[in-house]
Amino acid sequence: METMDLFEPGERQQRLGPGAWLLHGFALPCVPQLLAAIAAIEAVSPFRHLVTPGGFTMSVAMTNAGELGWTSDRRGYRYSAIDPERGTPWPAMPPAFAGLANEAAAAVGFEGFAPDACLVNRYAPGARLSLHQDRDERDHSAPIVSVSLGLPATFLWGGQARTDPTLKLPLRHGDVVVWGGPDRLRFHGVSPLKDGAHAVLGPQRINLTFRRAG
Ligand code: MD3
Ligand code: FE
Repeated sequence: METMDLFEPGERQQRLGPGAWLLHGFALPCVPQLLAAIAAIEAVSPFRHLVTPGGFTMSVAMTNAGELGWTSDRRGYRYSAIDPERGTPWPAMPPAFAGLANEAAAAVGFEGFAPDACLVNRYAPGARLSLHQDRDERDHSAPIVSVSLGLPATFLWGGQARTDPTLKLPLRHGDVVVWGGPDRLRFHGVSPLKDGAHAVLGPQRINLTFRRAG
């Protein structure tokens, strides 16, 4: 079966590289469940602005769900089983999160993706994520799945070196991207979020990033 056959009319998948696929609108059918799950997560582990080892406060607000959560402070970046703000485990991975990530990965050939970490990023207008690699995970053979909700963003897709040229890619409400194989360690970032108000989420963008971290 052709992979395109897996998509409803109006959905499209776009190959961005040897291991990277953009699944337009793949998350749209489960947006209500995702938003309910995000509300439950932030009621337990609220969004917070982390400080980088260099002492900068990040403009993106973050929280986590799952066995492990990504966090940062003056001592470094790390995955932790404990929310350092609360001293207790992160909220469990919601079934709607794990199911969506697993289905998106399988749709492009990564069968059996079982994320143990979901980083939840919240962007207000002006918030940005500077160019970086995701390399704090133990096993780089598992893909990363990202889900975009709310205001559109310009994603910056670089190469294997920080100085490689970047491609600008719009990511919209409901888009899912799967990054694996040779594209897993590419540099990437997000341009400052433009002002606006999304019909469902209001003046913000939320991005879910699913990883196999431990
Ligand atoms: C490409 N988040 O949390 S998601 C991050 O929109 C992060 O919040 C961005 O980068 C956001 O680390 C981008 C898309 C993404 C995530 C991981 C990747 C793209 C990636 C890892 C390798 C290559
Ligand atoms: Fe990243």
